[in-house]
Amino acid sequence: MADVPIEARFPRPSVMGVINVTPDSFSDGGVHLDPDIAAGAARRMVDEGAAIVDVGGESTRPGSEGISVDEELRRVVPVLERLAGAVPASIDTAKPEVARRALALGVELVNDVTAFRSDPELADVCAEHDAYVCLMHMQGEPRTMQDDPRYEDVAGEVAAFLEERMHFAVERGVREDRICLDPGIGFGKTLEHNLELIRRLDVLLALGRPVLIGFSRKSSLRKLVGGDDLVSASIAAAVTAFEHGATILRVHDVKAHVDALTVASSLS
Ligand code: HH2
Repeated sequence: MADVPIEARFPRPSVMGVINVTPDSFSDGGVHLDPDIAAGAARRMVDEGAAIVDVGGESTRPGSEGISVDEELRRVVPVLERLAGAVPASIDTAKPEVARRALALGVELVNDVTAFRSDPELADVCAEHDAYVCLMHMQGEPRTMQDDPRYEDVAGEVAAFLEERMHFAVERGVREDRICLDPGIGFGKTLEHNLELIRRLDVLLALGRPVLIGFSRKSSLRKLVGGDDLVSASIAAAVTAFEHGATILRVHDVKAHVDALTVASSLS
């Protein structure tokens, strides 16, 4: 992998397109289960201006149960084989075996929503491959995380958690200049917590790492605007997050976000 710090590889703003190879993701479940369709959608996202596509085989929507390593490999490997070398990709996984296979197929970034808590060995795999890493905050676990999330000071607590996870990653050999941090919008958070995290993004930015935000199509947006078409709401959240300092925006509707962020960054 090229020896480039994550800030240089992903200039602000960069768009990460979402490819969920799952039957049950909350907004695009079932759409990309066929590997040819998934790979075609990923190529299109890059043509539309995505810097990278995030391939995931396990849904983390509220209430979801986990899947086995074999099932996760069965879903993501055929897609990554079709992208290898041609489309910049990240893998959304908490499993070392899945990350190892994905990195062997040319994946650049490991996106772990458990921030190396689910399986600490994932940190070693990332260190060995000198991979880029996204460490995300989650309160609780997907099955129960939306039951009654509580914080005294959501921005401070999320930043303290991510600082600790970053130290853990560095102790295990991951270079700090490979790491980006994510407050985990919707992962054990109410609407008000999610809004506060974007308003107070400065608290997270003080850790000195690029920040990734995934607000796209999340249920908090539906609480604000109602209905099923959340594209405009997602763009507003992404542009605001960018203006508050976010670097990477994880989105489903790539072209609309790339256009909006191009204009927003020209104006800033
Ligand atoms: N959100 C989801 C999944 N992975 N990774 C990061 N770093 N940040 C996020 O906000 C994030 C993430 C959930 O969204 P989605 O992939 O659309 O759904 P599902 O988990 O149901 O597959």
